[in-house]
Amino acid sequence: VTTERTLILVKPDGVARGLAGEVLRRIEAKGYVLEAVELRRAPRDLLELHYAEHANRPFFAPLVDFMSSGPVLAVVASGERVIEGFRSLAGTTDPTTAAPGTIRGDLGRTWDAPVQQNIVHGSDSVESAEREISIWFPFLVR
Ligand code: DAT
Ligand code: MG
Repeated sequence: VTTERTLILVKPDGVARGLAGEVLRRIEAKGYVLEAVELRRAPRDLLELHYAEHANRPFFAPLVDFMSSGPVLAVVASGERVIEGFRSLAGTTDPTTAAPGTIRGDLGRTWDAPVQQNIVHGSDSVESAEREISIWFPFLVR
């Protein structure tokens, strides 16, 4: 058994639409363990670190603007292969075509909103998970 940790965010659109509880419910229903949960407004400098891999992409500034536009629910969850498992629960990046049964596929988005409003973030590797956890929850660094 490879127990991993991942950093999950319910983005401002998800919190504003009242979907934070539904996302937590799906995480817990799958059997993952909640290690930390915190509702907070993220400052731009934290978000720029979080999304550093996208710093040169054209959607970087709008993404940081959006992510700082309202509170996010930051979550650390643990479990066997939780990094890949949560990405699977979340569905593909664009909710328009994300598979039914997934968070993005089931809960969609506001249709005239950009793709960045896709309800959740989930780390994509062990390295990113530990890097992102150190940004959001420094007290959880091992
Ligand atoms: P994911 O969140 O599925 O890991 P990502 O890491 O490639 O996707 O991108 C981070 C976020 O940036 C994503 O959740 C939504 C936004 N984004 C990605 N590609 C985009 C694009 N082509 N145009 C606008 N926003 C985009
Ligand atoms: Mg990503």
